[in-house]
Amino acid sequence: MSVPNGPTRTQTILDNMVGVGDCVLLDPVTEDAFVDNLLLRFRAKDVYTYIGNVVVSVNPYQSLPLYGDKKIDEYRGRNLYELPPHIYAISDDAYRSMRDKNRDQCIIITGESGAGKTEASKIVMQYVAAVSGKGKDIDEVKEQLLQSNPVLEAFGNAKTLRNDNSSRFGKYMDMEFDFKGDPVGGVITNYLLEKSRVIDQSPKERNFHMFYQLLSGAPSLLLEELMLDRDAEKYNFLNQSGCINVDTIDDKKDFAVTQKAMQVLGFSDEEILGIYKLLAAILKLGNIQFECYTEKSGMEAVKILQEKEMIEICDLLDCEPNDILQSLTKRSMMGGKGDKVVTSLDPSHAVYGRNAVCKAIYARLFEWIIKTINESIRVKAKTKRKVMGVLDIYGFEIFQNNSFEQFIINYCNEKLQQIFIELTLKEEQDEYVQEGIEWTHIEYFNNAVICDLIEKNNKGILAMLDDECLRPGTVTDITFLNKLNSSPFIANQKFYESRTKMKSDKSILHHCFRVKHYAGDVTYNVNGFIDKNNDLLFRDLSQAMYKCDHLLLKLLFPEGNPEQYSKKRPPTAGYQFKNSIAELMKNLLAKNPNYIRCIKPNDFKKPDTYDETIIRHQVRYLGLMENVRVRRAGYAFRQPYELCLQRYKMLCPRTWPNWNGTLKNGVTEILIHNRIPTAEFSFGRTKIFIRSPRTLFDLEEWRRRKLNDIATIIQKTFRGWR
Ligand code: AD9
Ligand code: MG
Repeated sequence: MSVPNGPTRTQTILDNMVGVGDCVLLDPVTEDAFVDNLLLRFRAKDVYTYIGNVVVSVNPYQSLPLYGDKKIDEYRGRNLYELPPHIYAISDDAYRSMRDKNRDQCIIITGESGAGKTEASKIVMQYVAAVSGKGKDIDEVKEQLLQSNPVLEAFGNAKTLRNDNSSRFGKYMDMEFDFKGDPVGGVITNYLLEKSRVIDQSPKERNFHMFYQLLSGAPSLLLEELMLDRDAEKYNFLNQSGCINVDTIDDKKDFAVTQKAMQVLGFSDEEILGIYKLLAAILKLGNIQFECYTEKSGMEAVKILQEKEMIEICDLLDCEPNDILQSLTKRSMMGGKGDKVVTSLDPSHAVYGRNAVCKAIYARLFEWIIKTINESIRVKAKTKRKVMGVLDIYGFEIFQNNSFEQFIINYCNEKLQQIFIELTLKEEQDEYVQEGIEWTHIEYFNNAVICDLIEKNNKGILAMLDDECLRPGTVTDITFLNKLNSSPFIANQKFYESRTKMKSDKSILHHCFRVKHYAGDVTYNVNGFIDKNNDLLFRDLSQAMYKCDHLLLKLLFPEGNPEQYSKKRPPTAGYQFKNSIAELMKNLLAKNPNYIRCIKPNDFKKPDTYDETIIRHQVRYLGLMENVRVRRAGYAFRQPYELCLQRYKMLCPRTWPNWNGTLKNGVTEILIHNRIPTAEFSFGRTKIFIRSPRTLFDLEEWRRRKLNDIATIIQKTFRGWR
């Protein structure tokens, strides 16, 4: 393409880049070329690559000199393709588009577990905080928004086999700005925490970071007050998985960071101590064991073996020992005549109840922490706001043993892939058709069928699970699996298979079903599905929690208030999750989306290690090649004629300062005058479509120069007047 004013800076940077910075420029457009290009760039420590305006990020697993104030200054206010690909560039683009064009934005970060989503979300937030306004109040807001991260990570992240800092909850954070683009606050929405981790972890995984932080980092006096031993090995909820210390984690240092962040967010000392007491009580409850004995009456009952620990728990929770003791060992039910019938639990039911209450305390505490953070960062003034949302959820995961939690996590990823497909592959192609642009359809795999398989009303797997949970009679995980297998809607789908795992002697090991997800086949063990979906707590336990004088704990169990007793069944976990995800999708679709697609280079969390098979698999299932093809065959840029004319009319003497013809003809005049080759653009019904980003940036660069010239002329004229 000819450039009237000589090569631009954009061109020089793009030409000096290792590999191609934008995969749209790949030649040939093949998967091999794509993967080779990522590798070439990864080796040169260029971990970001574009597909049009989508950023592909390969996790470097090492700290690279790509971030910080100097880099931020480089990217501030620059156009997307002017500098090498970077998350900063897409953040800047989204931020300016929100501020100057009044379009609410969202940054959707996807990729499997360990691919770098959480790190990317923090890089986006730090960038936006750095380039938006300054001042005492504004800085305070920024500090609070940023400090929410360490707190949420301490309580909501854990070491898994896939990632030493794995998010075990989904997070969507809206950062809100005033008309000038200064941050004024935010709102965090969280999605289902994997609370089963509180009581049990797979081998070589850990419980939530906060437990280890507390034990390593709390001053001795505090530990004494909490009656805790510094040695994590002493606690059953921490010592069963064979992993306490992690090379990449400094729990002691992290404790100080979390504590400081809680203070910045306005948690009072009393509240913080209240939180620690709940954590201590959970650890101690985990050590409680039950034993059968025969009462004088001859009835079988259970008793608690660790009396000292029990008294300490009561101290921590500020309650009558008898209340907790009763709730852990007995169960009361209303008899037919409205009288209360009390029965003894057996040890296994007692353990079940103990575990359920520990999970409930932790999950509700987590919710309360987010609610409290939201109160701190809430926008106080009632002014009109602009919004930039950042979505960082738990990534797609496959383990040896996959349960309800993985099912929920993978369903969520399936929905996000669906949004990506809808907006980048489907909608883009639909738009060409609507605008009358000549277009050959590009095939892609649409995972809508898998989403349906899971979520379809009255028919999908979640609906079947709810049906089974609500059905009277004997309901088990196996009856649930049978229901799936006998449902024509489910069993006949090619993305579903019943998969019972056998032992070598052919007896059944696990009852399972398999879903062929967009990102891979996952076999789910149905064990625990009914229970986790029901998510019920014995009423005696919630009442005992409510009776405690620990104020926060009381607040967490409102249903334990006998006056608020309700016979209504709370909604199931699956039902709530499905609704909150539907709400999230609606919210994302209402905003202008920006994508960061994270890729994991190897399974060993190692730097400079690039496993081609793993990368190729991700490139394939993320639909990145289809993304390149649509983008390449298509047009990088489109704009209604009117806006295009307004923006570039100074580039042509016939359209400047005013154009009296039709909008389309005006735009044509500009393009022809600037010698843009005709292959570079197409005329739609209402919009002009421009093929390559370079053309757009040339136009932008010439416009910038022209505006400078005009400004200089005006200045000279003014000087002449003086
Ligand atoms: V999960 O779905 O929550 O299990 P994420 O969030 O995708 O996962 P995360 O951001 O936590 O992964 O990244 C995993 C680890 O990779 C981090 O703890 C870092 O050690 C490493 N990482 C990720 N991104 C970067 C980066 N840009 N620079 C350096 C990185 N290291
Ligand atoms: Mg994460």
